[in-house]
Amino acid sequence: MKRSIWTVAIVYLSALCLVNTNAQAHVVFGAGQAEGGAYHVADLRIFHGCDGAATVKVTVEIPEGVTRVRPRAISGWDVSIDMVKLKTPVMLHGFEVHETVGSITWSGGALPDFAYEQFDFHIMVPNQPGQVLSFPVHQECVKGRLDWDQKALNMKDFGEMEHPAPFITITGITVSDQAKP
Ligand SMILES: [Cu+2]
Repeated sequence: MKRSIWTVAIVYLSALCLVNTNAQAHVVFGAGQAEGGAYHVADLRIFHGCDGAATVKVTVEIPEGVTRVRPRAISGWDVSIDMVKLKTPVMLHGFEVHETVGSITWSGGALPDFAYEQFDFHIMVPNQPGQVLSFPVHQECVKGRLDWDQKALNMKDFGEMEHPAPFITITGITVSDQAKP
């Protein structure tokens, strides 16, 4: 029994090391799942710079169907949003809304290669359980840039791709929510 636990631990650690030495898959969401039709805080984490250089700008593309986007104002960084036209206008608080956030950009900061930062943004998740939301990320550094824009649909793809875009899998209503009175 004891031995099997160690085997699992060693396999797990080896997998982590493999990811580290490949210097890939290091732009990820802490929470890889979100409930459909509900608000969610997307916790995007940048774990390293560009080949040792500090990160100075981060742009996240918001996939179609994700609405009510509000980025967190992170201390030491400027934040801005770019709007895009909605294919189909939606009603919000009794008003017809024709555009939504297409991308978020944090700039003006300096994230050292050895440190990590969490670039949070608040979203409304579309009510499409089982669907995968892919968020391409463009990371600019003091020197160089990395474009995390390969669309992964599961962790296996994600681990095998060179520059996978971080993704969130939409779930149905959680058990705890169903249990609520
Ligand atoms: Cu990496």
